[in-house]
Amino acid sequence: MSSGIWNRRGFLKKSVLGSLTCLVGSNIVHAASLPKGVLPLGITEGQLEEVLPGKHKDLIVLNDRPWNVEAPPHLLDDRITPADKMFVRNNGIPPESIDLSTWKLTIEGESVVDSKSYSIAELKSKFKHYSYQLTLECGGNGRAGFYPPASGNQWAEGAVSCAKWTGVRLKDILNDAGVKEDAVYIGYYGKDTHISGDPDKKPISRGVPISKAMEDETLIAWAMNDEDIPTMNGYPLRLAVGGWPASTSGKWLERISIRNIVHDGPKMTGTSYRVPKNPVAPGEKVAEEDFKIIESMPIKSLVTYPKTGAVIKPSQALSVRGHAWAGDLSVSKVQVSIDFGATWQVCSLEKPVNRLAWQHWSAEVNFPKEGYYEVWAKATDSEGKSQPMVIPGWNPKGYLNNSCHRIAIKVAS
Ligand SMILES: Nc1nc2c(c(=O)[nH]1)N[C@H]1C(S)=C(S)[C@@H](COP(=O)(O)O)O[C@H]1N2
Ligand SMILES: [Mo]
Repeated sequence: MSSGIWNRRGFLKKSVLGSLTCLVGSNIVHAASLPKGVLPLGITEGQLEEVLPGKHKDLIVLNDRPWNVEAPPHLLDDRITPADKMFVRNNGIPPESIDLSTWKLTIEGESVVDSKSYSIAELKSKFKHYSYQLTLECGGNGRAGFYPPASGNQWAEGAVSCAKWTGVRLKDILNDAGVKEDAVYIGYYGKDTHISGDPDKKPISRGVPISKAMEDETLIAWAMNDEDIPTMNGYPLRLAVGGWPASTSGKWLERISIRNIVHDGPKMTGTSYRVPKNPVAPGEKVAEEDFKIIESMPIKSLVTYPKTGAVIKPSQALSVRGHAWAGDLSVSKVQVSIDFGATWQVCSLEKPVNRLAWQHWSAEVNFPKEGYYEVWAKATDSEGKSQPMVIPGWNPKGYLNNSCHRIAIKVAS
């Protein structure tokens, strides 16, 4: 199995060139020598499935090398996020060739009792299988809302998913290898390669404290929605850690290190996936020692129906719906407002199918007269914290924007 659109030498694969030529309707002159990352302009817009097989044509491309692709909120309307609508956040280049029969997962590190390797067949045959729907949201989802702007992919709302993951519990594998008393963290390593091409560099290697690693719902998964994991989302094996920044859910998983220190792999240190310990003014410089690692994600919600910009008839009640999630916590309330937060209507809210899965909410909304409206959704978590209506705590890398999602509605006869 091969993935990605670039060949080993860094040029577009022949198969991809073929589809690009079809799309453009003419030969691309010198296409074979297009430099890395360069796609003829306009190609990816609405035509994504040609270059990212299995992904929906209306996903939004933020970057094509590495691929960073998000869903517009209305595409996230499904209760279980389907493969084609799941965002892709790659930090490096996915593995080119994947051989299921030789793929191994190795457990090692300072705090392992017995370093061990497992084939996928062994994982499947030796350990009990579990399935959970898990909310995976990129720590940088919503970054586009910050001002002054934060560098990095300008995610709007759609770097979040809640698919059904199937595999073994990470804790069962860790216990099988043996966890020493002094273990504090785990760190993952995937088979993707660094964007520079340097084989000694890893694009990302993050992790979670042992306590999160040992939770029932933390999985080493080989299936998503009862099928193989999509190539871009980590085939053939990935960590699935619900409720925490999705960067902790290592894709193309090959190795887990049980650490006796806080894991210090690429993107664990410095300012990556870290926020200031204390609130800072927008634009303020923050010393590196004043950052802390993001753990459980904050309360958030999306309006997934209708699509923003919908036009309805005057006397027509509007059904609105979406999902809400709260990191390690659950959601206790969702409200909507059609008057910019002046008054709020309580929505009906379902329980999650399991811990760490998003919850569905819905409401019937009536508009008093014709005109332009916004529907705002605001969720509250089980500890009483709600989403802010404006952009929350500015931070240098633009993480954790959980402000209310808004859609526009026009009432016209
Ligand atoms: N090996 C590996 N794992 C990874 C990444 C990566 O680039 N390489 N990206 C991380 C980040 S930052 C996020 S938000 C999620 C995205 O998961 P998805 O692409 O399946 O939606 O995967 C995480 N796991
Ligand atoms: Mo991320």
